[in-house]
Amino acid sequence: MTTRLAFDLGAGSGRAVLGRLGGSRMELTEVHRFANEPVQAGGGLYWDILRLLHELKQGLRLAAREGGAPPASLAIDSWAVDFGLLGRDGTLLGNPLHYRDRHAEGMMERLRERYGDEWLFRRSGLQFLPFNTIYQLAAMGERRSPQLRQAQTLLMIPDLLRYFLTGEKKQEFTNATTTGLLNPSARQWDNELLKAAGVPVRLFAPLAQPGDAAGELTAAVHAELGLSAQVQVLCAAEHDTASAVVAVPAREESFAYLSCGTWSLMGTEVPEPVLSEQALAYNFTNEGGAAGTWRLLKNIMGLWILEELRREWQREGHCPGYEELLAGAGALPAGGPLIDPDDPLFLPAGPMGPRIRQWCRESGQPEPQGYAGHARCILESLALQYRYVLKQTELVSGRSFSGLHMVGGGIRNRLLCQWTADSIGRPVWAGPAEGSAIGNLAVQWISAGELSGLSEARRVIGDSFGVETYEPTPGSGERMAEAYGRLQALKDKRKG
Ligand code: LRH
Repeated sequence: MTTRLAFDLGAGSGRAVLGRLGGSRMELTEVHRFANEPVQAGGGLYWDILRLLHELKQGLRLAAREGGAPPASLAIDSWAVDFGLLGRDGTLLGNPLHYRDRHAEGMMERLRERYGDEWLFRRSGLQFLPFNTIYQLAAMGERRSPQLRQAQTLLMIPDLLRYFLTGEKKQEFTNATTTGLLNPSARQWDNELLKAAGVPVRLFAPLAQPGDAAGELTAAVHAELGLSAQVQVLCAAEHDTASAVVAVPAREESFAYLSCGTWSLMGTEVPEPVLSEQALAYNFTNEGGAAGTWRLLKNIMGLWILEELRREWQREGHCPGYEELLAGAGALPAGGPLIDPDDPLFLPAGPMGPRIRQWCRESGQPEPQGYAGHARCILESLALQYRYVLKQTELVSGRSFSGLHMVGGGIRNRLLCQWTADSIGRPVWAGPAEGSAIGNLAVQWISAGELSGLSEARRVIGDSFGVETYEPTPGSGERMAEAYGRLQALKDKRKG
């Protein structure tokens, strides 16, 4: 039985999860959980990267204590698109900016105007999201950022934390595919895209793959933590969504998934990128997966809207508990106001209540009332958006799906799982909740030859953690069809 350690960093919290694999069973122990709170400073919104490094070290120390010895290996996964820049001497030149910061505002529009959607999509395979790395870097270039001028190396968040632990600079493939600077057909950085965005080529190096060895802890880290043995550091599928997809316990060859957390990422695993006109029209993305796979998917705003709203209520002094909130939302009558969760209005950080009410007012609906009314509005709208994107996933991939696999912390929201099944009119198979951490560990075991590949990993994950099935509620079809039609009409009116 080997123990391995996954660090899984989400936009709101991080965890260190110790995994044990014995025979065909995985067991998890969460040895450390910590907040990941961005910091507002001098008009910018930043990740507190050194605090995160500190928490990783705490996690490793606790893992060694829990396991009786240091884990055989560790790997890190995190949210995508954000990065740190290193100078010639290897020092970090500045705190990484948060993708919800506004520093790149307008940049995506300018590049789309200059190069055209078709050219950008065919070269990068990436959906148009205003915070993609390419736009962040182009914006830095435009404002003549001294940091960018000095930079020698770009490291994505997990690359950067791994570098602090090992001293080795390696850029990992799955996260690199979220930058908008990589050509999915060539599976390499794309010089034309770099040129178009005015990004220096010197920042990029050949890519490391999920499962690749990435060095050992530096002598300094090793001594600081007082570990009794060395720990091998590996690359996971370092984009958290790529790790989550590894953990989808699907037995079927082609399946639809929803990685449900701060973001909702819905799509299907494909052997090659899909760069069709339809994929472009629906704004789908092609992100790299483990074991040579591709993730054809779409970002949906996700539970972020509710999380941010709850933070606002907490600041105001009262926020109902999660269970109470969901019970209240579930008890309200159908036919309430709806929002388009993917409206850019909901992307930036800050008070959500006023924006939700604004959307409802502007679309001619009554405003949601009370805590439960707001929660219902968000969750029902999300479930309806899942129906919309699932249909697009089928059209873009040319596949049809008999149900939907949901993984990630969002599946703890049982109301959302049930409404999703009602909305799509098909079963939802929910589990595991710790998708990214489990996928991270699975890649480590595959790399060590202790699991033979993705299929075996998925079988073991299904057997070890179980899956809960949500069938559509009898009679919910009509209610959902009405709400779906109503929301589509509201969206069309707003766009038109
Ligand atoms: C989810 C996620 C998603 C990205 C976003 C920035 O955590 O990695 O896949 O688009 O964060």
